[in-house]
Amino acid sequence: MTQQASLRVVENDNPGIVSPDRLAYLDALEKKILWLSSWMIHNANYIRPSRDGLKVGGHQASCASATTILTALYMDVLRPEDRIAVKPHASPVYHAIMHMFGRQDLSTLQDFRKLGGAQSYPSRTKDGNDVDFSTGSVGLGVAETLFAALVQDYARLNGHMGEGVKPGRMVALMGDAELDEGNVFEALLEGWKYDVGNLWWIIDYNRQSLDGVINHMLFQKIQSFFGTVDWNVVTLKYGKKLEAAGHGPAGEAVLDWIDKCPNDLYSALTFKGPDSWRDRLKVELSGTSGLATFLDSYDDETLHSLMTNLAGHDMTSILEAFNSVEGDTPCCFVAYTIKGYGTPLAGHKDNHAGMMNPEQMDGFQRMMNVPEGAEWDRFAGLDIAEDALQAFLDDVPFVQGPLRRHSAPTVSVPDLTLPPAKKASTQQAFGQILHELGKGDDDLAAALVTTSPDVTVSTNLGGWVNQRGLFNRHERPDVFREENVSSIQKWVRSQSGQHFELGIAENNLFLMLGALGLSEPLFGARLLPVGTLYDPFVNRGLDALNYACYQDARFMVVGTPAGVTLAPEGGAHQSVNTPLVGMSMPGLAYFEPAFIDELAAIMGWGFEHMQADVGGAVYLRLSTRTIAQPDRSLSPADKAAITTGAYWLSPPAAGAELAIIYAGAVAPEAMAAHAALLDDIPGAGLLAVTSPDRLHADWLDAKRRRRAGERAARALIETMLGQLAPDAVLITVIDGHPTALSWLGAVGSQKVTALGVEGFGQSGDIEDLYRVVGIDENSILDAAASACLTRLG
Ligand SMILES: Cc1ncc(C[n+]2csc(CCOP(=O)(O)OP(=O)(O)O)c2C)c(N)n1
Ligand SMILES: [Mg+2]
Repeated sequence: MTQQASLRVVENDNPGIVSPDRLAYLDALEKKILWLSSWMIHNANYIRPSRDGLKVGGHQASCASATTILTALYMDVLRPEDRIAVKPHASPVYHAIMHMFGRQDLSTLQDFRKLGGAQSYPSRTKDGNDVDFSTGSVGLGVAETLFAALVQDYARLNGHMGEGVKPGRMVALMGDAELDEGNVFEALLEGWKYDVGNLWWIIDYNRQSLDGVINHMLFQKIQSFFGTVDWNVVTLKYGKKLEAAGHGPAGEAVLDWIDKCPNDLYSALTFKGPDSWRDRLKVELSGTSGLATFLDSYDDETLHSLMTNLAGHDMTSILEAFNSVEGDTPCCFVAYTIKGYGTPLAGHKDNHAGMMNPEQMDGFQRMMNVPEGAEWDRFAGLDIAEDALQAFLDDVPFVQGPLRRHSAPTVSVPDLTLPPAKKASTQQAFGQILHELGKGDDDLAAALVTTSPDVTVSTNLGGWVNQRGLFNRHERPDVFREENVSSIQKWVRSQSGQHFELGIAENNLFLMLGALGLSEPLFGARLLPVGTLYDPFVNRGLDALNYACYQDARFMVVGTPAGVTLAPEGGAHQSVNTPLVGMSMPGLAYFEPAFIDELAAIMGWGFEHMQADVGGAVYLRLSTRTIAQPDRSLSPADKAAITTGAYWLSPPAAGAELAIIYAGAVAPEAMAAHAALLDDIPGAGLLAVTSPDRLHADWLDAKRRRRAGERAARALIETMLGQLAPDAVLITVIDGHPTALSWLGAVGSQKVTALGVEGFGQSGDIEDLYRVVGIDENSILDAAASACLTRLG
């Protein structure tokens, strides 16, 4: 796959060797950052009073492992337009750096892991402007940078970048154990297909994870894997001192010994410290010419410092490597490091959550030359004068220029109502709405970008894609079309296409939606991403969906078809728990419409919600079931009720004794049961729930407002159920887990019988399956009859 030099956006104005002067500053700052990150954790655990006796935690060894690399990046290499995901456990290093820049108050460091303080893992939403990607669930932040690189290209090539926003490099500083997460490899393959560029992954190769020490040959696998997907791999192994020693007496043999030394032995010797190396080398390299000269030229301390002089802790080696990258080919740096480097924790296999005890901290403080009482001082104990250091910091490229979080103008959303139809499915209508938008040229259509993991056509995105084409960094013809093979799909790939076709990896879908959904703050680009997948596979990508929402990414995800309603496809394709995912996921508004006019109102609201300051992502749970459509036109008030979550399809008489409440594709069964009941219970109501999630949130909100003194606050559902008798029977029904609606029994004093799907499905037709799982008309009537009997006592 060819890499396009013309797409190179990296301006490397500081290539190669670093001046000794600059190095002295960087070394001093690195020292301070190591100190502050260690002290921040120590303060939180040993000094700050604890109210609940819980361990506060923090990862001094993980921080120490990454301090040189992060100092090099932030203090020298990164430009304001570059974006970085910092491995979760290096969060204190990040906070220390921001504090050194004057971008984060000291109080946040002092309150590390306390309410309102610096977060345990970097958080976009809680830690402020300079966290580009939240991290925490290992592997996800890494992969997110890859998708962000694709999104940046999309925004750039489609003319969406905010005014004056420059493209930059997407960088991940990752732990080596993050490579155990399969999602990283899924992303790498997708990146290869798109010929992703401007991407750096820097592996903090300390060969330790949480529980133990990694196989020392892992780097070979890493190298070959990254090579397979056409990345450049740069191994940063020996620091400058070791490199130089390699040219001296016995040098080659010593380097060779380090190379072959198993990780656990190297770590153990590192932990044991200065007196561990000499005897070991004497035995293991006995007979090597020049060994005595080599050993004689070092005392124990300097020998220790030489033997642990790995490139990931050598500022010069790191800067040389980073600053000499050319072109936009993705680059993986394998930076050899020592977990806990520079602290008494260095190399110990149990050091992941280990912490310096107060005694060790005292010694460390002396070693770091930090005067007592000046622990929080930004410059105390360094060899360079404060004003010189401050001047250096003011001059760092990363902090030049305006704030790094951008905004973009909103696009207005037209009425999306479709022409009336007698029968339709929500999935089909979803495709039609996008298709219609695709034919036009309004701002909304220009901002839309769609994506799907190999289910574009089967989720009805085909019409839209035919109009707008597939995105690719390189123009690719539609070969079938050129060869006159007839197909209704026009799959032209171009830089102006508006659909990302993904392979079948739902993690990638949600990471892509996450990255697209951050296009405004990251690139000043107003994109409105819409992704589709088969609803059950929401669970396959669930952590990445959670991650996207955690970062407050804005997107619309469409799970379709959902539930047992896609009957013959069988249990492996029938979702059961997804309504609960939709309800319980913060930052995600879940809807389950039955009719296509509801869907149009919801999508219109959704595109606005995705752009609102206090907005969020949207999840539509749709169906391929074709059902008869009501003949009506919705008023603004109807639409408002639909987007708040419910409306009376058939209003109850005042004080009615029963209501049937349904969501989604089971509408025909609910309507039939309701009609059948009207003879016996003439005033019975039929409530359409279009969003169990929004309705529930509205109810909780009203209760909160009342508690806060707003006595007149009423939730929509409270008003609606208030129209029924206080002891009315409520029968709820949904093609999903019944708890999605059973909470309605807590709203007023009425009791609920909740029908839904509790087991895994199987193949069948709708009639059989609804009967088997108990959501057909008869099940509703049976439930109503027995609830009414109970009510009468
Ligand atoms: C998805 C996920 N699973 C488990 C964890 C718990 N965990 C935190 S760190 C860690 C090991 C990290 O090792 P590595 O990535 O090598 O980091 P470092 O050695 O630099 O601390 C694990 C298993 C997590 N944060 N995320
Ligand atoms: Mg590690």
